[in-house]
Amino acid sequence: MPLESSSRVVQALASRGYNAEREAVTLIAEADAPGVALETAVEVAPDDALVITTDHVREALATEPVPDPSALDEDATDDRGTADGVSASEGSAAGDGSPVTDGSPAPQTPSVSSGTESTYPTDDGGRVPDETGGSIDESTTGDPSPENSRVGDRSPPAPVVANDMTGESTGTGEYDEFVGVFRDRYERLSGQLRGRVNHRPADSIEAMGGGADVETIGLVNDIRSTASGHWLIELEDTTGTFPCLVMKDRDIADLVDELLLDECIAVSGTLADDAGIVFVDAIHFPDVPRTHRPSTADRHVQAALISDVHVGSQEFLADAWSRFADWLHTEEAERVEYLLIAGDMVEGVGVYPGQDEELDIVDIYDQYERFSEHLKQVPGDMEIVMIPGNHDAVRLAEPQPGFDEELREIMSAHDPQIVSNPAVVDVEGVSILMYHGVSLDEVIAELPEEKASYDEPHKAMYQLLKKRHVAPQFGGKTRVAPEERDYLAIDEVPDVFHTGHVHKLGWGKYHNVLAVNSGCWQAQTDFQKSVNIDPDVAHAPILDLDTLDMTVRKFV
Ligand code: D5M
Ligand code: FE
Ligand code: ZN
Repeated sequence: MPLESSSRVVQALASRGYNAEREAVTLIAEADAPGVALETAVEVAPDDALVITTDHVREALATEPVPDPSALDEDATDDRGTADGVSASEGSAAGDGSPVTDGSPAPQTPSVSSGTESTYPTDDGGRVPDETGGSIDESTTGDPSPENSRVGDRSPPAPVVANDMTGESTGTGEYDEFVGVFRDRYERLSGQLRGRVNHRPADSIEAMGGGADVETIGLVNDIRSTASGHWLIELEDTTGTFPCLVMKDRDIADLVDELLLDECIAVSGTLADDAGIVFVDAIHFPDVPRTHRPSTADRHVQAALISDVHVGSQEFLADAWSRFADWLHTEEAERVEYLLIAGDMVEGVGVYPGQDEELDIVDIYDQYERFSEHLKQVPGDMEIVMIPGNHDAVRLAEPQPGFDEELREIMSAHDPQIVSNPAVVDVEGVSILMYHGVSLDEVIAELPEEKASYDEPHKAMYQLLKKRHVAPQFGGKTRVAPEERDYLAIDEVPDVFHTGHVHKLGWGKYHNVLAVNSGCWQAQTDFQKSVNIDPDVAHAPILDLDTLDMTVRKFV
């Protein structure tokens, strides 16, 4: 059987361990004898080549064919069934953001379509036209105009990563180091509040005398309700602690619901007559200024933002992944030059009780080998950035360094940038904060439903932006490793905040920062069923870097 489509070429090359540039794939697929062209391209590529390039194929096409390519053609159809079609097809933009069915190839299950959903929910959950002025018209990404028909010479500049602590870890877990990292957190987050309040150190407040106006900045050390239902918040700075009282009938009492232990806030209020407590009039968060104006790319280029691939799990959706990878090879996706993966590449081992029974691959290194095979299906000329998650083979405590040499070697074919969790990635001028998202569980557990929920994970992300810290609460589910500095503080306001972990899709804008939680590529596990997690699977949020418009592609 001839190799008749790009997806089969990709599959055939991946099964031989090669990644391929997109134009190389197109040239092979369009050759008179694709099987021969493929085999010859593999022959002409140097022994140590990881990627089949356009040059290899051109050379192959100019060369006499090698004999008998039939075996490879057989391989190429292995496991793929009807995979020569790309199932994710173009859909029109749906103004209400709902999934679109558009006459594309029949979906595999009745409940899903291969269309798209698009547009932003705003802060209040409504749907509005994009604030940055770019239109959200899915059809533009499929425009087959001559200018757009350029296929395969993606050579995007590598993203520049800031805040990567891989190889920089100094912590040994000593008590002093925890003191140090909290001091750093306080210095940096209080710095963001100092312009707005006139900070009085905790140890000097009492001396101000009863009735004085006071403003102070501290980490939340304790939150208690009093016998009469008011809130007592203890704030701590580098000099000591001071109690602050929020009366239950004040508007600001609602804000107490949003507080997490160890986050940095400021309060303004009045000192009680005995100067022993502050009656709070206002609570201030470090927050993102409403005036924040995001930067954008100066050309039309896109990034796919995904996470939680979970290769090695029986529920990993290999077919959906292949449809996604195949789509990336199509002309419609030619502007998608970046792939950002926000953690949980593999399922890992020993992550939750009973996980063994749901593993498809029991050895974690074998899981990465398989993950690497799936990554090879992605066009070789895309830039990939990945951070670890809690299922990956690095320490659990955050910040998590990027993968070690052994894992990098396994994943080297695509030469991904492997950085720490969290990391700040500059993609063509757009600053993207990537964080796996373990603290989202905590934010969702602690805050009222309307402020953070699994159904609207982006709202939990807004809270992290407001607190300017990706994992404010210490000592809960999110484990924090002490380092010389608090890598988890959000120093610079990002343009885009990308997380995963909760396996739910959600996106929206908070003070002009686009928050995206990217769903997963793993169907519901028995464990997730037992804890009532209903995942959003096989979605790929596609971000226009020049407008910060977003479209979600489904590959279910
Ligand atoms: O996380 C996927 C989702 O499952 C995320 O929201 C956390 C949730 N999860 C994971 N472990 C537990 C436990 N033990 N109890 C409750 N919920 C949990 P992932 O990182 O992919 O496992
Ligand atoms: Fe996950
Ligand atoms: Zn996770």
